[in-house]
Amino acid sequence: MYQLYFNPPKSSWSLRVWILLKEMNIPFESKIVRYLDDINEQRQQFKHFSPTAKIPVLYANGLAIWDSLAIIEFVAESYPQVWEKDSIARAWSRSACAEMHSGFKNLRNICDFNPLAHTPLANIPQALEQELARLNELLQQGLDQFNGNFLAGENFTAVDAFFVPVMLRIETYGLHRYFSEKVLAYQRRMLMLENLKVWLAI
Ligand SMILES: N[C@@H](CCC(=O)N[C@@H](CS)C(=O)NCC(=O)O)C(=O)O
Repeated sequence: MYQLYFNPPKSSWSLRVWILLKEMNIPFESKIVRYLDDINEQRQQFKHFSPTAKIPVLYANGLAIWDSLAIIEFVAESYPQVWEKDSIARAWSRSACAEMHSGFKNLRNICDFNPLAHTPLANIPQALEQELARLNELLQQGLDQFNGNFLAGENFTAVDAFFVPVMLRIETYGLHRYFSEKVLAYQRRMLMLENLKVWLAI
């Protein structure tokens, strides 16, 4: 069975992998690890199970797989339902995940992931505004093009998992005005996921 190292509810990268495994009913053993005030001490401890001293890390047959995107691709080899079946939807999903993985830096830096806090932003810098506009465009495109309740169609897949932390940020930082009605309806559906409620309560 897989083993997943993660830190709920604080670690947004862990949340992506965790919620995907949960929504797909893929069995795994939970290895909860906690951040320490002393980052050097934390990195020393995390280094025992993570090559980068970061989380998430998935173990399969004693082998560490690190980085959320690599973990998801590895799991997809055994559970193809991780990605949508249609090849265009799959390619779109991979592009969207890659964009999230390497982009939206202002959103990540300015809106630190703190899913239990409610701290609406008074000032939104232009660089963040531009990212929010792009995010709305991306989410709207998935919902329009694949015409389902989820980003790539009728099923929850990896691309939804990748954007769950952003759905929480919209809520906690009060960013609703940057998104269309359709995207906000999707955001509400994601926030209603039972597994997300579990994550917030671990
Ligand atoms: N690109 C990595 C990012 C992993 C990452 O930055 N994880 C954060 C937690 S959300 C972490 O472990 N930070 C600890 C550190 O920077 O030492 C991924 O996708 O998994």
